[in-house]
Amino acid sequence: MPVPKVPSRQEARKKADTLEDIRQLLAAQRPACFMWFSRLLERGAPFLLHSDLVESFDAFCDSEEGAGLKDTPLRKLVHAAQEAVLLNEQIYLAVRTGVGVWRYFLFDVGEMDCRALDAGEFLQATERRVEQDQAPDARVLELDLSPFDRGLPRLRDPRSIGKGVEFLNRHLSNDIFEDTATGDERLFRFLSLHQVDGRHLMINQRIKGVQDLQEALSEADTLLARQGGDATWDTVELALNQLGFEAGWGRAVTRIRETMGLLSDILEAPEPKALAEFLSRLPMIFNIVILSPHGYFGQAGVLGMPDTGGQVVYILDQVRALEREMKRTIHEQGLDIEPQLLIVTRLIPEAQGTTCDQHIEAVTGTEHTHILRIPFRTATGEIVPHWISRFKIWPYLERFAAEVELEIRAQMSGRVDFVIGNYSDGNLVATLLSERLGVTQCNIAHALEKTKYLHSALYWQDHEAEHHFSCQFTADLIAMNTADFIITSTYQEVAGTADSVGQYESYGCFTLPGLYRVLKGIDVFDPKFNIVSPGVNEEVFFPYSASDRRIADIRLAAEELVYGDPGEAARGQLQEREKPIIFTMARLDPVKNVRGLLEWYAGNKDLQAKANLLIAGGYVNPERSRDAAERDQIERMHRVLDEHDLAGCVRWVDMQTDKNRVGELYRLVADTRGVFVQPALFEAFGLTVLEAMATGLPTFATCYGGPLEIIEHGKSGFHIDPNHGAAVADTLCVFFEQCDQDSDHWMTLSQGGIDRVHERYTWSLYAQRLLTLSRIYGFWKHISGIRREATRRYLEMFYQLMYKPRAAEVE
Ligand code: UDP
Ligand code: LCN
Repeated sequence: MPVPKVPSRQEARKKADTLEDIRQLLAAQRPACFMWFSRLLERGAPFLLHSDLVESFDAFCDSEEGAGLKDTPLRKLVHAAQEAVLLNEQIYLAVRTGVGVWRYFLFDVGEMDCRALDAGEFLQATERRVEQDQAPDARVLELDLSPFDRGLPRLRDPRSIGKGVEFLNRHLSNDIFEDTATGDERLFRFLSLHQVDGRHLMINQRIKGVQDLQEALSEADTLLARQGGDATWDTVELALNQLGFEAGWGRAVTRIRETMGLLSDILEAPEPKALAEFLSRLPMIFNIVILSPHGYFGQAGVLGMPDTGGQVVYILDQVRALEREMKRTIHEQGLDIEPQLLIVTRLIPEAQGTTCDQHIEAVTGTEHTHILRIPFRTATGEIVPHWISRFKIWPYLERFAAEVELEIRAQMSGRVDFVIGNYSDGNLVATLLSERLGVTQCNIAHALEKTKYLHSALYWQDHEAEHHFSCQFTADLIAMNTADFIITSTYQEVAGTADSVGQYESYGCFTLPGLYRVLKGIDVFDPKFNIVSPGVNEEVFFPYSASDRRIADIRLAAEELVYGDPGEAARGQLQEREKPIIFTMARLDPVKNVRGLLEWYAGNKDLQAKANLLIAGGYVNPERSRDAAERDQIERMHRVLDEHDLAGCVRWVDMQTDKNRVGELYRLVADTRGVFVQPALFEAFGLTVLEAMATGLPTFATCYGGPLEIIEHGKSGFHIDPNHGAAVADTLCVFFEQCDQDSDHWMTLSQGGIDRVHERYTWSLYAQRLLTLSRIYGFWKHISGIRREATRRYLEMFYQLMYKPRAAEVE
């Protein structure tokens, strides 16, 4: 049985105060409390969500019987509650008292009492509600990573979440340099290991210890002071070699002195900032492997295909930025080594006209980056010829990882410095590989499926046939906990907002009834989280007003797409070209809710009078789609169009696979003084939102997920609530009216979006930060390796005993 965690004194006091306040209220307002609890129980629902609880409580408080509960501690508790379990005469509440902080309570309606629970008790009640026959005292497999946390630093302030590296540096440098001599010794050992192709970098064997190093640094400084700042490494190489130094300190003397100065300062009096700056200059990363197995990974003709969207765009832009930045820093540090980047994906023999059947493909716009494709194989070793949905790839990943390992060892001459996983499958492969290769692992989730679907964990069995969440969530837990660091595009991806649960936070404590229970799956206060937001390709997504950059042919092609004869690949023909356009573009995944936008538009005649609607996504002809969920959306959209008279004001075109034309499409809509709408029920980040903003198209995007953070409401766009479509349609009407009355209104929003992207979302900032993180976490991994080993071992067991058998069942 798990050892209960001892709460801190302050935590315990707060808990006791809340409980005491609630108990007093139960006594003072007994009839009112009883009545509200009874109303909840009478609903007969097994679970209630935050919105159900709040609506019911507030409505009750507005009634005569409930007036006494207004402004009481119960109101506070209910407003912070995320979920309720109703079991017999009992109401269990999971309450989020702050970002990442959870408490659990049980209201016994018969006894009219309340008591605090621990997470395990709450999950147990949840399981009993789903699995009615589970015995109350049944022992269930529990996953709990908290024992491995002991001694590891944790953030405290929610505002610091996502700024892990700064915290880690402060904390660990104090820790290792607590005894300066030991810290210096470890740093020295780390530097002495530094090699590339068997050649020492930074220091050679002449320097035998910390004292030698300090003396050599001092002598080097005297020597370098006599040189001009611009003199290059070759001019001083011989002299520095004799002192024990090798290349890697800098190309020019100024930089060499600065880097050596930083190290001298650290050895003299360690200071976290100097250590971070020094580590960020270390030439440690030359060969990077980026894993993205699912979907169609290619450079052309793949976007909009099933499981193929922003992740592909992200990675292709990412590698270009990383290669550029690696070349710059390697050069600046005085080395002439060429970086190598490999994007590893699956090879699909039946490639549907794409390049996904090619083993290796050079990435355009780069010199040293390739896509490497390895096929999936069946248990008996045959190559799987066709595309497989991301929900069903689990049985293939282990074998895939083993083949990838052999290939990348060959391609990169045995040296890999850094592995980046993408999405649940890529992150799991990154785990398997980084363990084998002993290198730093970074995870990028892109979109965690868990928060996309209501009760995806609780009712996992209902989802299993289609989604196999038992595999995916298990893989996620393993990969999140083995990663040396995780980068996210936004803060809310980690920790949500004051009112909503973060995507990673949702993995903290949950249950898959009948399978296992997670008491501590991930902690959002873990310093492994860092926010590093992506950017947009500025060559493609530039402002509509940059007329000289717009290519006439592409513009004509975009115009033809919007206004031309519909043919096979479009439906509808816009009649009034002078009207502004409302544009949306997305994969036709139900979560994207493109159909929702069409319905809102269909339901609002005023909006139809003011603006046309342009949709790009899926296939207008459902027979061309090979994805069941997509086909269903296509058919439903046709039904909406059949039922309403929209042929002259709605244009729906197939998904767009040419990115230059996509860039021009946004700009063409901006020319009409139109808008972009992103109506998703949930959007993990939302690259289309950035793209639209970058081209100067005022953007209205879902308030659920990344866009909440990308857009500052009213300044660089607007948030919309996809659950209130009629209100969204009204908001759009009001916007167009305002634009009619004030010609600057559209321009202000347009410029606001452009400015926001330039300030916050650029690939060069991204690459600098990611490479810095890889060096710093690489260093800390080396220094504190032993502590992670225990976690690895625990998770390996979970992988073998839970993940593998589940994956083997996927068909
Ligand atoms: N996209 C495209 N053609 C389409 C649909 C989407 O080129 O028909 C591109 C879009 O420009 C963006 C990406 O696919 O770059 C979608 O990324 P986003 O993050 O918005 O959503 P995801 O598909 O990753 O969920
Ligand atoms: C996946 C998603 O669903 C999007 O929200 C992201 O923008 C994209 O990946 C890139 O990270």
